[in-house]
Amino acid sequence: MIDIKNLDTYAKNTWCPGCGNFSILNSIKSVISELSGQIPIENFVIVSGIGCHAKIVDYINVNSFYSLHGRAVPAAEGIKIANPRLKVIVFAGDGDAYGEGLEHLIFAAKRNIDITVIVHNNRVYGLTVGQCTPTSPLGFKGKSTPAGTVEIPFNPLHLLLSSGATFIARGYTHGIDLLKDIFKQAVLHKGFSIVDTLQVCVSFYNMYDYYSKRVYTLKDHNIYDYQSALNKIKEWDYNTDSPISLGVFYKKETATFEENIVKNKNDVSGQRNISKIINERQEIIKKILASLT
Ligand SMILES: Cc1ncc(C[n+]2csc(CCOP(=O)(O)OP(=O)(O)O)c2C)c(N)n1
Ligand code: SF4
Ligand SMILES: [Mg+2]
Repeated sequence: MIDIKNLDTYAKNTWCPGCGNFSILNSIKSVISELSGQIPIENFVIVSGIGCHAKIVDYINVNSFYSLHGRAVPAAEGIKIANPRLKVIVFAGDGDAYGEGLEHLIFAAKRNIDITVIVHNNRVYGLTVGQCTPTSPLGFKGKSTPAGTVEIPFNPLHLLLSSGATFIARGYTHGIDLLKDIFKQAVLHKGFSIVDTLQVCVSFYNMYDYYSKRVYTLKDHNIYDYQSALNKIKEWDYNTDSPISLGVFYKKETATFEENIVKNKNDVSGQRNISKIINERQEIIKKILASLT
């Protein structure tokens, strides 16, 4: 098992003091350290998009790939398909994953590729200093919407449940034990896992008081029941006031994209064998017919 201290890097951390990204960093380092007892450390690959969240790849001493804004998911999918033994974890921003990269996220969920996506959902473009994102609430005042946005946010977890994601959870950057537990379950899940992490951006959208009054941990919830998951996911719409549940909403065990590719390949080679047999038989029939004339 790798000591968590060995996951530190020499890179200077440039996040604002008090940023929720620190909790995500510490939680995932702790999970990687713990899991390195069963998964070789060289098999972990972390991938990020572009944004404040993305700097996380500079702060963890494992294999990493810093991709483009909105393109962390397809980069991760390529890595996973090239070597399915790798444990691929994506760190994406809400602008990154739910805005410019949304179609990639939906298709990764649809095909159930075995990667984990951790969304640092601060509900703002942090790095570019405060514009609205797909999960900013109606009326959000930012650099691009000084009079307040007139758009209603979407609920990313509702969208991902409909898209076929087989592990769906929500975390919060205040409450590190729960966050660690959720990350660990997500990383160990076989298939596409997503953790929408409510991450406080102290500089451009400090929701600490708002969240802290409303969050609660899911209890007595059947994660294998689609309808219960849907009901819980819809409880808070990322816009209006209601309790905000944290924890795992949904889990389904089914074949992954990589497994289906291998199965399909075998089936195709099986079909080739059948074609060979058919050809051989046709040759025999031709010979018999020729001998009769
Ligand atoms: C293809 C592309 N489009 C847009 C940008 C500009 N850009 C860089 S970071 C960013 C917003 C990041 O917001 P988010 O993904 O929410 O991450 P955060 O900074 O909040 O962690 C944008 C629009 C870019 N670098 N590349
Ligand atoms: S701008 Fe916000 S998200 Fe970015 S480092 Fe600062 S507090 Fe964190
Ligand atoms: Mg953001």
